[in-house]
Amino acid sequence: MATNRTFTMLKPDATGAGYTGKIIDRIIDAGFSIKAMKWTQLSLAEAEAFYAVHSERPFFGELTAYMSSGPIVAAILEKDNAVPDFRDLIGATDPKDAAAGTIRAEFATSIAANAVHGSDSDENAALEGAFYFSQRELA
Ligand code: IDP
Ligand code: MG
Repeated sequence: MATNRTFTMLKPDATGAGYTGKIIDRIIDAGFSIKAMKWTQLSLAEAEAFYAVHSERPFFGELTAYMSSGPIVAAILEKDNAVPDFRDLIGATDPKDAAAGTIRAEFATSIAANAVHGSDSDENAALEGAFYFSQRELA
């Protein structure tokens, strides 16, 4: 069954460049409401656990080193059709391919440092949200 929640992380390139507020504004302007949010940092082991689904991909080492290199902002977002609508808002994985007006087109610097994560399914949104937030932390 479709849900109305998705999960996002603002990645270390975005937090490090001072884009946190601008990106959160974009997310709220697009109609998402924030149900939980935290500024935190992943250890390498935590990044490897979060991205375990990608462990066989050639970029796994680069991705997990990068994602544990600086602060991230994790959040659970709510909106009708949240997962696909948020993927539309952030744009393609590689910012060179991201449509004009998307968050990655505006703020990302490379295919690895692509500013923001967005869940790819309702199931993964629930799993990824639970990685960061307890039930008590959910609005
Ligand atoms: P997505 O974030 O658009 O869903 P995925 O294919 O799930 O893209 O990849 C997860 C993350 O891994 C990407 O957001 C990006 O940070 C990183 N990544 C994907 N492909 C590459 C690559 O070819 N080189 C380096 N990093 C990559
Ligand atoms: Mg993905």
